[in-house]
Amino acid sequence: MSNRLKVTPNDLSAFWMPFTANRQFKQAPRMFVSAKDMHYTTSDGRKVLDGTAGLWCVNAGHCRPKITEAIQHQAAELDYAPAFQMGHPIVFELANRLVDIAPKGMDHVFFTNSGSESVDTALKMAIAYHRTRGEGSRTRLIGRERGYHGVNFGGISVGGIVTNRKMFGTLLGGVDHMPHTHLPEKNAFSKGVPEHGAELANELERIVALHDASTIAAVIVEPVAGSTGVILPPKGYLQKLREICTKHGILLIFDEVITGFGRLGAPFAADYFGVTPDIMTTAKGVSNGVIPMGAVFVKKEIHDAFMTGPEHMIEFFHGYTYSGNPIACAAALGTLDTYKEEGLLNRGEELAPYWEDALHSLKGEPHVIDIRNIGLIGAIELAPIAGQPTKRAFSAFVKAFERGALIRTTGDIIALSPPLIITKGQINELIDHVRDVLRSID
Ligand code: PXG
Ligand code: PLP
Repeated sequence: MSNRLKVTPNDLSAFWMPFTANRQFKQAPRMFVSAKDMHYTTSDGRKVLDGTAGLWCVNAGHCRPKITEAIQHQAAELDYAPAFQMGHPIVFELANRLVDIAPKGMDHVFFTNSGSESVDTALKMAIAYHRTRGEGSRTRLIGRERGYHGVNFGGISVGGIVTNRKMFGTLLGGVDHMPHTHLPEKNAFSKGVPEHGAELANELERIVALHDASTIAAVIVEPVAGSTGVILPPKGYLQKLREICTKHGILLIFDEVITGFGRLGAPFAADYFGVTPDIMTTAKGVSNGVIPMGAVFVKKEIHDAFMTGPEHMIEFFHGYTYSGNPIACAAALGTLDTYKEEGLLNRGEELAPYWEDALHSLKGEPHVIDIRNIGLIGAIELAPIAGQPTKRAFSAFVKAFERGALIRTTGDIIALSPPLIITKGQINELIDHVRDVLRSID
């Protein structure tokens, strides 16, 4: 064990931690100092089973050699190249490799550094696309209640999480929201996609009737909502959204930041559900979470609509200093190699039935009011403690960490999304940890 493992910084005040209860954390810090495959190691030398793939991103597991080596090699070869008006070979190679595994027709890729940036990129593309075609009146964006699309202004505007919105002023104008599809009274303890609720897609027709299609640029949804506690699309719901968008000339954006790269047992949720969007936002699993990277996939017609005007002119006034950063590209190529060699983009399909049975074995345990699953995603919804929402699930999170399992909680929901390399034995271990925790908390 290296010396590092025993050292915890003794002044924690300078770092303002993201999406964290800072004061509580700093009184009792939880620190990881290393990781390998399915496990983290804590600063006090304990192994913790990763039930969440980091933050839904480490799909191939931790410190995988192909990815580590690719980064090391690239860092010594070409560390950075300007992203604007200059190129370097592996960003083109990566775009081609991504298009090869993308749903048919999604032929072009725009690089970003995160899911939030992918979302804002996609929203800007949608509005600009209509304008380039002479439909400049199409500027409205439609999101959904309980949607999470990152934390930038575009993303929180179309997002539907009140805590992420209410502190930040008036946000983007011209945004409307469809209702969410969480219907526990009808669908509790459904296995896989629920039966009831496809008609909620018709709310989009109501919104179109209110504003007129000629004012609407795009609809953005997560095919499966992750952050707000794993909300599944009812059977037929996404197909209906697709039909309504097509009928009215509205672009459909799938935010696949969580569902992309094998999480559902297919490369993308678009493949899983057999519904192809016009634009697809990704991040996280594209580089196994190892180096920040995001990728926005677009249909050929959208890309081609921009490729007009004088050839010396920039076609899309958008991009980031680190779009297609060489080391991020190397990490992504190492990631895609690892996914391919180990069949990880489809591995969830064969494991999903086992995962489903293991999760639903928690029915009847204390506090459990619903269980949801799809691919290698699971959610266990707990009854909140009266007057103290989120407290019960947070206790479960801390207890699980102490026992040796990393779980994630949002509200009073436990969300699980292990690396796609998890074994059946490790699924049992994870679920047993959750069972013991549920029996031990108030
Ligand atoms: N869209 C979706 C659908 C996401 O899930 C983002 C955009 C933003 O990505 P970045 O890379 O900017 O964070 C996300 C991110 C959780 C959790 O525990 C979920 C996310 C991030 C962190 C934690 O549910 N999703
Ligand atoms: N702010 C300033 C002052 C900048 O110069 C830049 C980029 O040049 C940015 C923000 C945007 O940074 P990034 O391209 O990393 O998103």
